[in-house]
Amino acid sequence: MSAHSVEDIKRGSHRLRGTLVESLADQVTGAIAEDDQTLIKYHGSYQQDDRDIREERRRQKLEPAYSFMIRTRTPGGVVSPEQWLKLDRIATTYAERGLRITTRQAFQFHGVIKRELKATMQAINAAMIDTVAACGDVNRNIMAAANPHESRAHAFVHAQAAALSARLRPNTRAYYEIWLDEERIAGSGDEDEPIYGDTYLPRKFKIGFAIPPYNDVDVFAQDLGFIAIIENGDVVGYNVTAGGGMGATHGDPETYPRLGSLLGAIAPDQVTAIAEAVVTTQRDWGNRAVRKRARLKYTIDDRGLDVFRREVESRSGITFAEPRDYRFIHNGDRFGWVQGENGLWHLTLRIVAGRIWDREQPHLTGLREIATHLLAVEPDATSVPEFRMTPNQNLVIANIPDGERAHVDALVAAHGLAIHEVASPLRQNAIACVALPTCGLAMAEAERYLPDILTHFDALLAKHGLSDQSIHFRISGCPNGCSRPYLGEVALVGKAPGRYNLMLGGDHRGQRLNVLHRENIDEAAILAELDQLLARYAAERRDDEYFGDFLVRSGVVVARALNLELAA
Ligand code: SRM
Ligand code: SF4
Repeated sequence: MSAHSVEDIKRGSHRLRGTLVESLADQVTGAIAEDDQTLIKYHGSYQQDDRDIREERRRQKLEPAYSFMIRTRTPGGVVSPEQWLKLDRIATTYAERGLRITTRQAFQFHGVIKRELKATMQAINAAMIDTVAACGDVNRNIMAAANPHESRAHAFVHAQAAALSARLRPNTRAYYEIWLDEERIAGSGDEDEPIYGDTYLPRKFKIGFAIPPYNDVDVFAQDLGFIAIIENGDVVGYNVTAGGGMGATHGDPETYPRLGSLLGAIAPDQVTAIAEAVVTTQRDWGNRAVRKRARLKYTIDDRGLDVFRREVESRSGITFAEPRDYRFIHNGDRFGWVQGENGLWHLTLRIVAGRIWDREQPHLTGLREIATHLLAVEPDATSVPEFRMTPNQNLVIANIPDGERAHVDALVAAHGLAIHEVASPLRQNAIACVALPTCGLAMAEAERYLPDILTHFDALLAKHGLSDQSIHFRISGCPNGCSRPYLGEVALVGKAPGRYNLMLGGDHRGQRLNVLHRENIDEAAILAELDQLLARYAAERRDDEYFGDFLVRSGVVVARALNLELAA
């Protein structure tokens, strides 16, 4: 670990440049200098090593098998067919594990070696996509409701998300100089960062836009959330939430997941001012001494919600209006075709744990063929075909004219992409974080274990006659919560290899946190516990009662103190 604190590294980095150029040129190692490992995150990349062979390489006295993960900044998760083809080419040329859709509607590439990092970044840029601020103590990829069914509202919300993403992007030219060979000019390393200042934010910062009744973006898990208020198909304002977050540390009560709190309502043209006020308040008030307590959720709990709200009002010059009523019905995706208000069609495909590669089935090839076909589709007057990643790691093929549906369906079927037609509701909704072998923080498997644990879980559901129940299941390899596990009706949070904390009692709408039910248990114990609970659920549930709601009503778990503003 670096001898320097993250705050020192940021301050001394000449606006995120550090010694990245020198690190990339050093051919002796596949790694980069320690402080640069912090800085490269702000450029959208992480140094990792293959944990499957870490021990073996240590025994052989070799350095770990270093490689880099790269994450895109794709607000609302939208890319064109042309961009898809370029990203596909990058995945097959430079990366090892295909294209990975993240829980924040971005792409990740894994396994890019240092020698090819710059070429990969350039190729991403050539697809008109960048990776600036995809990681690091800055505003991250902004999420927006994925399924463009209510076409007008979606287009509007997506445009706001994209504009805000551009507004909150750091000003530094470091990315262009390091990766794209832009010439250094006077002032390089000293760019004005009016929003971030010299040390950027105390910690990562996340924003999401939801369109009720769907909460696919899990708006209450965001540092800052915008819940669209829609009248006659138009967005007339937003309810604003602040202070959501998932990350926690095992055994440390000072850290915890938290649902965002409602601040009040605003008009659509007040989004930027409110976001800037929230971000700069967190910049100035966030805890820079203790990184584990540096997220906005702790700032709000430490200072008090009313004090925080007043500060945001004073910085923005906007007084929040009374929150408006809203209702979410669920936080998953709607699979298959839906027709938008604009008459075009949208197909949501299930992508297991967001990983698209040609393994059991030729999924990467299939989507390449679909993208190639869509390039040739005559554009509609209102919208062109596009790919939209969902916050649940799935994929929407959007804006398809009626006459093209059959062809898309044929390509979907030919490449085994119609998982949503055969998978159980449990499988369709499950989310897994990446975890092993790439994530340096993983304590247990998640993505790789998902298919197996779901097979066991499905068998239990069948045993109790519950196969058609849609239970929201999420698994994370550690308590950082990248799959937003604390919102699952059933969730596993990794503790050690093969051992998990079993969390129970979230709802279907992303409005209730689950609770720790059993700590540090193995697969046999997890399944025994679920078997017993599902037996009770089958016997005692009320009509249409979701599993998470049943667990709370029947007292199996005591719901965490609900944020009362949200409970209504
Ligand atoms: Fe995450 C760190 C993967 C969404 C909370 N996350 C990491 C790292 C970079 C590990 C690391 O720091 O070394 C993981 C890289 C794994 C790999 O090999 O690819 C990682 N996080 C992911 C992704 C790819 C999970 C996925 O399976 O899709 C998601 C990428 C999102 C994106 O496109 O930007 C991802 N991470 C999340 C979410 C969900 C969300 O944002 O809606 C959370 C919980 C929400 C939150 O932030 O509170 C999340 N990730 C964390 C944390 C805990 C933060 C905290 O407050 O304590 C860490 C660890 C950290 O920051 O120190 C972390
Ligand atoms: Fe890694 Fe933990 Fe995030 Fe999973 S939850 S990707 S194990 S940091």
